[in-house]
Amino acid sequence: AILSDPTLKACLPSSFLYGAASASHQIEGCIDADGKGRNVWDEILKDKKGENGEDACNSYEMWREDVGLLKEYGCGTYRFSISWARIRPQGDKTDKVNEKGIAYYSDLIDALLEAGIQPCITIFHWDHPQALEDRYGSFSSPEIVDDFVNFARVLFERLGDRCKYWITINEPHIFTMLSSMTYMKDRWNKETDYAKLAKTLLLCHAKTVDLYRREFQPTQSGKIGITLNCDWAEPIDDSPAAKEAAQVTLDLVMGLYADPVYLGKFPDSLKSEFGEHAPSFTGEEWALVKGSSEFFGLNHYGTSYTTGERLDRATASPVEYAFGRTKRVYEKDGKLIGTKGENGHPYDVPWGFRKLLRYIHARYTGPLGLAIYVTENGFPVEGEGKLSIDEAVNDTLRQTYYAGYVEQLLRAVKEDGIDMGGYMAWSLLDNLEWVFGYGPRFGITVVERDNGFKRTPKKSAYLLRDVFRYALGGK
Ligand code: GBH
Repeated sequence: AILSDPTLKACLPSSFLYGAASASHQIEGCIDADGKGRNVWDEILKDKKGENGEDACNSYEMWREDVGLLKEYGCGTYRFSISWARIRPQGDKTDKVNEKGIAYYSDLIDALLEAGIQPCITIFHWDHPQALEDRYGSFSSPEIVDDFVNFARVLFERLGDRCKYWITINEPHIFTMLSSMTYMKDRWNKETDYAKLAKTLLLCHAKTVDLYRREFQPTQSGKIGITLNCDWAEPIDDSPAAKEAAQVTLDLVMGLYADPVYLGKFPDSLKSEFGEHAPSFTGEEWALVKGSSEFFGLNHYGTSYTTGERLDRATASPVEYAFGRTKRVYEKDGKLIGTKGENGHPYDVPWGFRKLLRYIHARYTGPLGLAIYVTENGFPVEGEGKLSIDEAVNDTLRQTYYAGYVEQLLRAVKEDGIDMGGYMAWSLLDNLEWVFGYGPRFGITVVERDNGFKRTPKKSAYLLRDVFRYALGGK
């Protein structure tokens, strides 16, 4: 539908960045190599042999092959993250910089630039040093802000001359949710901790941006911002309750972070959701938080319906709390909302993506004149891990997913006039899906972990290459 539509040919500006994304702990392996400290995920998954980050995709050793794949796929950018514990093994600002950790990322950046690929660095994609957890409870304490900003400083100093796209934090919402399920489980207070951690994470983000703007941007002239996750929430019917629940879901997942960063306020619904525990900032903090993102980084996967039913405070789980205790379903009039992914959730819903882009454009980026960068989008084909390599390569459901979502992105540009700055597929490689191990496969490349981590491109990788080449007007 894209390649046969002449109106979509060359519809993207040449500055548009097409690429793929990954994250350090999900791909690197070699968790004790070259002076790396332990991170919280080394600890969380330590007893899950074969389903943890010990070897992952071995990208710490095989990164040159990853660069080769990106080149093969026609990528103009590669979004990757930095392992904090490789750079500062103990995490804190007085800890010595581990030169071997710096060298790993520095070499990767040089190879990317050599291949004509722009690095896009995520400063924090969830793998902070265990030492900070042991010392003061990591993100439970405001003490982490200083250590976070100082970690970022090292990256700007050492890598900033060559990196023009910085993302401070990946998905604070999912990060707090995972924290509540893992290393913070025993001390998690579902009534107070979402707001408390949101505040700390926003300050880590805003103070990092402030540092970059004051000391590095004038000479390095990169862009810096945050990446938020949001799946679309569609009211199942016209009832006021279903509509309100959809809004509360968007507010709790995205607005909790996006409203402060882009609008300089918290969403109205937070008062009723959090009551006396609603987050607040001082005037000085607001001055740092408001306007602290130069683009809208969006990770998007799927869509659910909200019924309007609210789950009880007492019985709602921490995860349900994270979505405003709204009940979400995937079926309407006996019909599934979209094709099922690995964990049984149906979510291939291109129209939901389009509605979300319009919502973000209307509420945040349009009025501010900013661009949306899709920094993750992808689909875990159900049961793909049990297929032969040939079968996994022939990933028709993922190809359908990408074709549908990319078409909506192009139409959002062409028909809705939405400023889109880039699109990065999740993920370059089949990798470690956190607490879910290696079951879910999000990659556009197969990785045979039992066969020397051999990489084999899936067909979706070439579909993406071809549609973006067409939309960028190339041959
Ligand atoms: C992102 O999390 C993370 O940034 C990334 O590290 C992670 O690997 C990626 O997404 C994939 O999950 O078929 O119903 O299971 C976002 C949270 C939760 C979004 C699982 C995708 C899969 C839909 N992700 N969800 S389903």
